[in-house]
Amino acid sequence: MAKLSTLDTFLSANPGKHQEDLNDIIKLFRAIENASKVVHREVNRAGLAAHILGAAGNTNVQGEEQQKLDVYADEQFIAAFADQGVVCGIGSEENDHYLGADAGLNKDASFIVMMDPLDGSSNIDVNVSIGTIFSIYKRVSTKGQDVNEADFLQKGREQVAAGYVLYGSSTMLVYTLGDGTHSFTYENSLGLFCLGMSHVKAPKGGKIYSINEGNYSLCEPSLQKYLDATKGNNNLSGKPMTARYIGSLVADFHRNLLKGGVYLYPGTSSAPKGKLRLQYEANPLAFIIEQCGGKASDGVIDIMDIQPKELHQRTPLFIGSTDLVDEIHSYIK
Ligand code: P6P
Repeated sequence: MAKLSTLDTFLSANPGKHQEDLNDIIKLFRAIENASKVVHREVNRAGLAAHILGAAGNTNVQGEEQQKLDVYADEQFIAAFADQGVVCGIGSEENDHYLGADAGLNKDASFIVMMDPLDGSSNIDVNVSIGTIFSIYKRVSTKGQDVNEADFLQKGREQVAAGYVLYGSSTMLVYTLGDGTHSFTYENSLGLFCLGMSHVKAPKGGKIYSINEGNYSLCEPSLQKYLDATKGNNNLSGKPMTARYIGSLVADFHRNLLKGGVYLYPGTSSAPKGKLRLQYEANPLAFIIEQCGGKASDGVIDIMDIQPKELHQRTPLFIGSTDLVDEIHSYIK
């Protein structure tokens, strides 16, 4: 019987380049673990509530006002980070402005977090997998003072850690500290995330492509040519590719990571920068995929080389197996 490796023990044994900050890193991941467990419970209950209890006028069995799950998740992660005392700032999709000391964060702490607390939450009431995405940096502002904008405009290359939690048929935490990508599965009976796979590697190629084909007419002609090629033999796989699109970035990304594939959310004539956010969707997944031997670009440069100009800025995203991303570049560059 293989020995169970929990998140704490694995982090302690695999600090990567962060031995000196290991205590803080462990606390950061304890916050992520604690908040993920609460969100896991609510996500698994909300499906029930939406279909059965939600009909009782949008209140739950305790008569509590049902919160939108993404707001609920945002509050849980903010509280969990504040509780561990190792975060001085948080940028979140759910908050227009970044949070600092006023939100109960520790201005003497060294780390900032950017996150999408619950991505794809519109899928929850149809029982489709959704996810949390997080990105962790060292602060660049002076310790002891409140955070400032520069802390949240660092390039993805500066990330200390990144990862996601996938609330699917099982709840999984996948992260990197820059020394490989590792996945943990939540074991309900133990209340622990246990190691599933260490040093995950992405297949170089694959036959899966993930895009909202409804946007076809809005895409650049060069990308339309690529999309046409996916349906015939004139692509790397030499036969029609497989279209898989869940509408939850974390779920599409995770499947493509394990099976080989590419996810595309391009800029369009109506949204030139696309839909996805650079700082808490594209950059953390780009860190993960590069650690797995894959690639992530905006169609021109690597995602992690983009200089952010604002916290919520959007970016086109092409991410997955290296050969498949390169194939797209051969059309659009
Ligand atoms: P569309 C969910 O809203 C999300 O941010 C990602 O999780 C998902 O991949 C994408 O948007 C879906 O967008 O425009 O295809 O519905």
